[in-house]
Amino acid sequence: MQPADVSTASPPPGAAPDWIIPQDWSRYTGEEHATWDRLFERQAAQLQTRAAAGYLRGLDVLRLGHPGIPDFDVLSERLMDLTGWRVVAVPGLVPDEVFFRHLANRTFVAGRFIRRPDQLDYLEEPDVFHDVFGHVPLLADPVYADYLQAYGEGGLRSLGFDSLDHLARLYWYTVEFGLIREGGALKLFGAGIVSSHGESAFALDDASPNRLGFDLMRVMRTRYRIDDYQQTYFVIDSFEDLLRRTLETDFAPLYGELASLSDLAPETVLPGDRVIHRGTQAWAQSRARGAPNGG
Ligand code: HBI
Ligand code: FE
Repeated sequence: MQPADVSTASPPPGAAPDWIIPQDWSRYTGEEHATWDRLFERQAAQLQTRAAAGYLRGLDVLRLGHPGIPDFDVLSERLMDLTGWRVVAVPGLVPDEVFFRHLANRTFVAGRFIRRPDQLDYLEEPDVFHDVFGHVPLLADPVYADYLQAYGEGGLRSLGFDSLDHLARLYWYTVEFGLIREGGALKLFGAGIVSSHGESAFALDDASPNRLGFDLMRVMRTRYRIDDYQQTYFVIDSFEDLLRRTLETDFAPLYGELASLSDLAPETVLPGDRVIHRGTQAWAQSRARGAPNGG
């Protein structure tokens, strides 16, 4: 997510012009490593039957398992051998242009702090668990690795087009909250889902959200929730298909078309949608009535 006031900021003191900071791995405390381990064990167990095969392969080949918060230099060496990506630390959200440029150069920017023990299930800013456990495993998959680079290149090209909101929705509904069909079953691959204990169950099992076949224009018109579980998840057929159908496309004409189309509310189901599951929206409705936990 990108608050507007970050978009033109310059890097804070101690950060390089490209916003990179040292991870300072040796400064993590025992308690911080223990927080990673708790989160890792809970999620790795939950995801065995739920996450996309490529994600689980990445967890394994990158040896992201415990003990402790990964050292980005060690992780980058493994990743570099597999797909040419590396992981670096940044002080939080970085401006869009900086973010896109790093992705276009196969550099994944990650938060280095870890959530406090009383925040295991919810936090606003991406921490090292979300960024590394959530995002990095799929960077070991060659096709996904190309997709994220292409997204960065598309982002750089979009800067002249006033269509960042549209492009951000593509990121949101794929990289952060995407589902994939594998062998007839739905699996998780979005980093925002796989790094969340609650949403890893909700996104696959709950009757509340819509699950719709992925369509590029449709996704780019659809607003999203930043404060709760998604009301709609989009399902891709494969990473090859996603790469081909999206970022090998020239976005410039799409942006023109999108400018004349209205945005869609997060819960919308259109007549032309490929409906895999039509959500009851019970969760969102009960939250709107003020129930604390879906009531
Ligand atoms: N910065 N550190 C960080 N992480 C992000 O995910 C991120 C960002 N800056 C901008 C940004 N995301 C958005 O541009 C995209 O999600 C569209
Ligand atoms: Fe993320």
